[in-house]
Amino acid sequence: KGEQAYLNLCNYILENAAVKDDRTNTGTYSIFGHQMRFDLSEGFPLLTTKRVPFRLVASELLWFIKGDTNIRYLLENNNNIWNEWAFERWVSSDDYSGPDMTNFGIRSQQDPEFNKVYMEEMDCFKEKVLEDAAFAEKYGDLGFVYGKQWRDWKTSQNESIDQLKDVIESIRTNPNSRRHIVSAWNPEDIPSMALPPCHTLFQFYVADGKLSCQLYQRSADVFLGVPFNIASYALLTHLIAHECELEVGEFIHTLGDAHIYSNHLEQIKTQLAREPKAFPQIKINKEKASIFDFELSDFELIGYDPHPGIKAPIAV
Ligand code: UFP
Repeated sequence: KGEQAYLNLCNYILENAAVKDDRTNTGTYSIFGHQMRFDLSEGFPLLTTKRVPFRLVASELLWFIKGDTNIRYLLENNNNIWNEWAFERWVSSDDYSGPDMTNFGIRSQQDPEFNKVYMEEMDCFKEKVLEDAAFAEKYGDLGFVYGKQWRDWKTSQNESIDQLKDVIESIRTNPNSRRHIVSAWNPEDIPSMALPPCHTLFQFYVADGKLSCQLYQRSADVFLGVPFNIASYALLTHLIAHECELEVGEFIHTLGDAHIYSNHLEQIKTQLAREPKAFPQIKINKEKASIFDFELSDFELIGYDPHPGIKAPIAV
C-alpha cells in the first residue's frame, strides 16, 4: 500500500546490491530487474517520505506531450531539470569559448571554486536560451528525446508517426488490444541523443473499465529519478484515462538497472527512517477533452503533506 513498494525497493538494494562502477564515475549500488505496483485508484503516487516537486513533474510531462524537445519551454516554466544535458552540448561545441567545462558534473561537486565558474556559465547559458531564439534553436534543443519519439517518430520512408495520438486512438477503439505500446527507444537515433531514453517503452491495458500502464525503465536512479518517474507516468495514465473515458487502474513500474548512487546513501537512509503518510489525490480539469490541451493550471493536488525534500547531487 502507498509508497511501501518504493521503500521496499530501497531496502532491497541496500541489502542485496552489487557495487558497480558507472558512466558518471560516481559509483552505484545496483540490482537488475525489479517491479513495483501502484493502485492509482487509491491515491496519486507522489512520495510523502520526501517532498517530490509535482510542478516540475507536470511541466516536464506537458513538454513531452507537446512533442517539444527544446529546454526553452521548461525554462519558461522555471523548470531546470534538463539544463545539464543541453549545457553539455553547448560547452563541447565549437561556438563555446568560455572557461573549460570538461566533466562539469563531478567537478562542480568536488571543487567549490570551479562550481562558482560553472554556475555563472550555466546562468549565462539559460539567459541566452530564453532571450535569443536562434541560440535556443541551436543549443536549447536536446535532439531526439522523448517528445520527438512520442509525437514525431521518423520512419525510414521519412514519414512521421505520432505514437501518442495513435495509442490513445487504439485504446478508445480497441481497448482489448495487446499492442497499446509507445516506444522511446529508437536504435537509429541513440548516437545523436543527449541521453538515451531511460523510460524506454510503455504499454497500456484496459480491463473492467480501468486503464493501467506499465513502464519499462532500462536505468533507474532510485533516489532522484524514480520518485519523479512514478509521478510522471501516473499523471500520464490519469490524462489518457480521462480522454478515453476510463477510470484509472494500476501503474506498474518495471526497472532494469536499478541503482542508488554512492553519494545518495545518507539521503536514502534519512528518507527510510521517516513514517510514510497517505498519498494525495489528484484533480484534473474535466473540461479539457484532449490530453493535448492540458496546461499546468489544469492539475490540482489535494492533501499532499510530505516530509521535507532531501537534496542530493545529480550524476551527469
Ligand atoms: N535517470 C532516471 N530517470 C530518468 C532519467 C534519468 O533514473 O528519467 F532521465 C537516471 C538513470 C541513470 C542516469 O542514473 O539517469 C542515466 O545514465 P545512463 O544513460 O548511463 O543509464
